[in-house]
Amino acid sequence: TIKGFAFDMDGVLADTAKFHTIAWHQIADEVGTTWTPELEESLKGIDRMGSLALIMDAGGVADKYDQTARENLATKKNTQYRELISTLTPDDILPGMQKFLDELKAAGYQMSVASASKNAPFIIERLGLTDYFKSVVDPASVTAGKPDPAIFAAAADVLGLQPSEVIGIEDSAAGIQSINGAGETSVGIGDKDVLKAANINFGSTADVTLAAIEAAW
Ligand code: B16
Ligand code: MG
Repeated sequence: TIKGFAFDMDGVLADTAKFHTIAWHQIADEVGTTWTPELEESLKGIDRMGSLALIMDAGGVADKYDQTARENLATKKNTQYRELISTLTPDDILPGMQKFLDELKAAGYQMSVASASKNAPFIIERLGLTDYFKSVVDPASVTAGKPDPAIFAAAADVLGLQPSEVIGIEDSAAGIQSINGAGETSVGIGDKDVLKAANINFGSTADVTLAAIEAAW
């Protein structure tokens, strides 16, 4: 039996993917990497330094930047990203998700957040969603980021649940891999071709309801 839900944040709860894109696109321009839709998709769910490494690899410029230079670029990206997200309000909750959270809360499910973002607690607060979640997993506390199962395993753990009792919800291929690896049921939101490893697929957050998930599992 399912007793809890573990939520990804960027692209599932919060409409923040567009802000990550703005900030990373500028860094890509700076290091000389051509921005493509494929590169943009591949950064979803990948932590900050990992995303920067993917951008450098795509442009074949990895050997030009040492650790200090990388940290400077990552800080620059995050400074711009923080500026963009400082304006977030509950209006930036993705369509249907507030209603879905209310539905889950009323039905007695436990909820946690499994986001790769170090900015997650700030964003959840800005969206006014803090009280729905028993815990927001600190991505710095897990040994490896998505696609490793560690973060979704931790998201079940903080709820005191077995992985088999948890449904994980994600918009990234790396995140679906993490959920599946942790032994949870995976729900993918977005392009079905990108998220083909998910147990259940939805095209958009607006389609996600408890009834639709129950019908599929
Ligand atoms: P930060 P999620 C991920 O969040 C984003 O999808 C990814 O694009 C971003 O690089 C990562 O968080 C780290 O974010 O720089 O704020 O620590 O989708 O796992 O909620
Ligand atoms: Mg995401």
